[in-house]
Amino acid sequence: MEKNLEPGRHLLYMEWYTGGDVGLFMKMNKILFSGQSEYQRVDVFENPELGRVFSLDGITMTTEVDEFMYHEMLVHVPMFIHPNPKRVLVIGGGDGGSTREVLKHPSVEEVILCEIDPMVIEAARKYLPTTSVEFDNPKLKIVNENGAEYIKQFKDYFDVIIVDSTDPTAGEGGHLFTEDFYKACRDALTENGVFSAETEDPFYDRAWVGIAYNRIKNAFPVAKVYMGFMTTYPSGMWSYTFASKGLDPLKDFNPEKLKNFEKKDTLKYYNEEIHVASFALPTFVKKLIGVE
Ligand code: AAT
Repeated sequence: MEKNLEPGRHLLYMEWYTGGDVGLFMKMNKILFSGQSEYQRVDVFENPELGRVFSLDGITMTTEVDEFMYHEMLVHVPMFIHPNPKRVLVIGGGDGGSTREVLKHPSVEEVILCEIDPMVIEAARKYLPTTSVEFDNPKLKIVNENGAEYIKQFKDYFDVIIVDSTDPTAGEGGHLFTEDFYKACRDALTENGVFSAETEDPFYDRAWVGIAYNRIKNAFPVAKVYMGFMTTYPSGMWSYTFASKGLDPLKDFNPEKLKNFEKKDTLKYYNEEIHVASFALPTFVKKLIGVE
């Protein structure tokens, strides 16, 4: 790929952050896919620094180079809290990055990926091979349904539910930020069940972090916000919310399990120290979500 295109010799991608006063731009050296689905505009292009970039309605979902930060934090924090995760549901996440991380856990027997938009699955299969790498794994079933409806048929079934959703203000993501949806997730979990959801950035999307956390807290006995860096998401700092019917993300964390994790050398962000440290929140974030 040509690295230094001269001005005027490339196309420009611009993402406006919530509020519309600040944003992100990237050179588009090559457009690999552009399509309009029933739900959203789907694009995949190449950038010399970030590799393949996947965007929906002009909002960055993943880049090849930094997606590990987001997917590892969203997935391994809950997966390492459950003592023996066998059945896992990922809602959203049609690029496949979250299911790739889930399938690194040897106890997992069944994973359902519930992505609303078949065009995302097809684009990922063709143009995002590093995230969609497990799409043909026999343990994985892909369904194209609205996660907020699909979840309702399950009771006491999943060990882990991971919500890898688009922003609440974009596309169909809003369904995955309601209290009814979080309660349906709770009911679909087993007694030891654990949950994680992406809950936006505490800077440009500051209202949403508190809204999502408080709705999750109303649905689950245990709910805690944790954070990580995510370089191409707005503000670069990203929040996630862990929830469960009883297990605690710090007291029930066993670092030995992670030390002995067979796929440990594939992890580039998540480690024993990060698991613990990610629950330490900056003061302005504590204020935002209303905890001491
Ligand atoms: N894996 C990181 C990228 C994403 S993609 C989120 C996916 O959720 C999208 O492919 C979208 O089609 C899907 N989705 C949105 N709403 C629903 C729904 N109601 N049911 C099922 N799938 C849905 C996340 C990016 C994080 C935010 C970046 N700012």
